[in-house]
Amino acid sequence: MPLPGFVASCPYCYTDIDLRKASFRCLGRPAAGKQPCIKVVDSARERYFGDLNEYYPAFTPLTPSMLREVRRAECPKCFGPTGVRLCPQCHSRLPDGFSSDSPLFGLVGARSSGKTVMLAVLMRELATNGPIGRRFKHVITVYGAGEENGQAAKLKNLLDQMESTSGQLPPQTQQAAGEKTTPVVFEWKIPRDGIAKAALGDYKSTVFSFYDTAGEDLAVDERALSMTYLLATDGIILLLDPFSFPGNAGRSKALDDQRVETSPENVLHAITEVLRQNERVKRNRKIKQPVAVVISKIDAFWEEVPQNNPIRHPSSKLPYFDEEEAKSMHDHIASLVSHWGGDGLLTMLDTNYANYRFFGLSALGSEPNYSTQRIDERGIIPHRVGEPLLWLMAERGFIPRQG
Ligand SMILES: Nc1nc2c(ncn2[C@@H]2O[C@H](COP(=O)(O)OP(=O)(O)OP(=O)(O)O)[C@@H](O)[C@H]2O)c(=O)[nH]1
Ligand SMILES: [Mg+2]
Ligand SMILES: [Zn+2]
Ligand SMILES: [Zn+2]
Repeated sequence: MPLPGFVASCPYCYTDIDLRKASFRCLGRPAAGKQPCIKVVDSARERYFGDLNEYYPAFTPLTPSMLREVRRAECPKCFGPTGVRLCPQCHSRLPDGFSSDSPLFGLVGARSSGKTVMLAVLMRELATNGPIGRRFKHVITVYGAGEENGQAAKLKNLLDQMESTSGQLPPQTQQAAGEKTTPVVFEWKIPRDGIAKAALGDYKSTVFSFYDTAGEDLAVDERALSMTYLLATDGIILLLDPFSFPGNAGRSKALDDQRVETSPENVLHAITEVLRQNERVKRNRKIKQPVAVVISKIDAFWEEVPQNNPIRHPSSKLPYFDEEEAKSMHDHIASLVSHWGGDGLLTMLDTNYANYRFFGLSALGSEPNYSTQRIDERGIIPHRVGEPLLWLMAERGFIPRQG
């Protein structure tokens, strides 16, 4: 049995890794007098992600440490030193700040609920010099942005297209079975100072990752079962399309194939079934993972919400999570949900989840032209897009909260 404290889920393949037994990748810099290693296709990368790039060999040190994480190793072939840690399973490079308390977050929602747009915009918000980095004066980086077939690169492309003159919205995300992609992985660093810096290093850091699922995976119960990766998550962002509530039937201007047909209750039911498989959740207990229940596309409902309602207030610029504001937001969204005929959803959340919180956001900031799939010509003006993530981070004690 591995000791807790050394085990973490890989942010790419969700397998549990014992960090005392990490694998490494040779840097191709041999010790004096040794033959250099050569690059070859890595069968683990190929199997997991269809990645056919060539890499220097991966290896697992033969004598793992019992007491601490291994951070450096020597290539058994060329004796060159390396500090490039890999997941032993999928051979993805582990970020430096990756440790046993790095959280995995899941992003789920029915087809067309707005997941891809939100994730692409969130990436922009989290970027160095983006509003969230500035608000907290922290350094947030997207990991593996240079990898061609990684999720980060794909989202970056989609974002560029939305921001270009064509203003084109992303196409529907393909189902996981067809094409293998990696999740988008972020590393968030908080500078330390004083004694803590001397004792623990320059940064406190956490790594978190999001996987952009195809909404169809959720439509049928059986398919939702393929989302067992949710069991490994430390928090979930559940996106619900406001147009899919019974009270808003017929209001959507979206084209037929862009409409969310699964009701919020069915979506929640499918996810609850998956999470209930977790051995840690007894039948008669509530699910413990924090769940941010997020109403997307809130811009389309501005006229229903008075100007002074907190739903319309922009995110705070202060460097902490404002608990009082968040609670008031929760209550206001809950009453909107109830007004839209979502009382069943509220009951289902209360009976199954120990810790859930409502959010309302708009990734685009205004309604796109649904038939041409173009965003409004004023561009992307995100509204409260970072809040669900900030709540999950505050729940973990990573960022401060107040109020
Ligand atoms: N009004 C409004 N519409 C949005 C917003 N974000 C997304 N949409 C609309 O919702 C559609 C679907 O968004 P996506 O992000 O592709 O949805 P998805 O959940 O990734 O969908 P799948 O990949 O098919 O599961 C977009 O084409 C837009 O028409 C928003 O912030 N406001
Ligand atoms: Mg998508
Ligand atoms: Zn892995
Ligand atoms: Zn080597």
